[in-house]
Amino acid sequence: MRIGIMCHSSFGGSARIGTQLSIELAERGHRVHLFTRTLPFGAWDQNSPVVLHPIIAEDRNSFHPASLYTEWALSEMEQLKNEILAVIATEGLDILHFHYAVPFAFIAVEIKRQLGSAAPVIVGTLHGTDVSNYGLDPDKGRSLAHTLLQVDRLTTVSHNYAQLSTEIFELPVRPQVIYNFINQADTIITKAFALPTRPIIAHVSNFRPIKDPESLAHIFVALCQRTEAELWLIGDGPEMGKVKAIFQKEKVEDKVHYWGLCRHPQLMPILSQAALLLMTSRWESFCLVALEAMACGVPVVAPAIGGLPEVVQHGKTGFLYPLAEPTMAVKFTLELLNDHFLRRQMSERAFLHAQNFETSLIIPCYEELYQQMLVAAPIVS
Ligand code: GMT
Repeated sequence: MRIGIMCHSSFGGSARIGTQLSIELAERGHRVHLFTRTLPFGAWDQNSPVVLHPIIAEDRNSFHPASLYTEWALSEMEQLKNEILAVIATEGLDILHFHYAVPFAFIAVEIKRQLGSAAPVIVGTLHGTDVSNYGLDPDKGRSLAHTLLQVDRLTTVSHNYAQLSTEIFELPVRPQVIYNFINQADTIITKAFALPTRPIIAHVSNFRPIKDPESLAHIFVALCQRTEAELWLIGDGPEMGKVKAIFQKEKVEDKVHYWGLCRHPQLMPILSQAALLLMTSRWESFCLVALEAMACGVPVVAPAIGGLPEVVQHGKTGFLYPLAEPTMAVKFTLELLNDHFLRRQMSERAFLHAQNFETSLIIPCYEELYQQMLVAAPIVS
């Protein structure tokens, strides 16, 4: 198939899923074009079979790579649209698939309007704040809902988000659930099932308010009175200053290590040294990093919100605590740190459970979906 994929180029999960899906599909023999604003975050393999189309070679506005830049200028949207139209004109596209609705749904639907029956099949995957932030904004939500109605098929990353997006956008058809995925082969070399010498609590995020990094800081301060564990912060973002101020005030800075931004595959050797991953997000449609941690055999302590209960098995591969009860996060973290047998058991179960989200199982779901759509609406090329 000839497939075009649009996604953000940032540190976030939707960018990673969009980019990795492109690579996986190209390695399976499809002709894949990846359309982004700038170069994807992290190293891009120049020998990749994916044809990459960043519209800006170097981002002079230098947005923080942890920020999810959605406020595209109209000229940027026009540029990306023209880049896609040029590919359609020269070699054709069967499928145009966007990851994250803003701004890509608008661009995709405009292409469909312009090309009519010659347009590729439009598939859209809703990832997180495109539903929970934009959907709830009275004006933006209405125009996005109207746009999503014109997309040929929507998918999302958990049953929880399928339900939420159906309600928020009043969708006539519930989006199909296709979970986030991981290639565990990337992590196996770093997995040893050995208990780390120092207990390390890892947290990975883009430090946006939705990740509630302040709660994380307070939970760690409470833990410091009961454990010698260190906190490894992997990532960066707008709330980092507040987090550092809390650690300074509470005099626990010497127990915190800042790794800065690093993503797959550099993330895995770091993550796999941790005793557990601690997340405090207010919302997560899925929580890709929870899956990445489990794939390294690292159990997860996280709030029981959004899609997290579909990823982390409470009491088996980690612990889920009620969002409003951070003291439960302290309790579960201590339980895992203090009970080595439990930790090892959960580590092994987490590692095995992550296999349910293997690329070899999930990528064919996208391929099948594309096939079905093409059979239903053959493309004029
Ligand atoms: O979590 C973020 O802030 C980044 C965001 C994104 O769109 O890149 O992640 C969302 O998409 C990921 C991939 O589907 C999911 O694993 C994350 O749970 C989701 N984030 C939120 O829902 C807050």
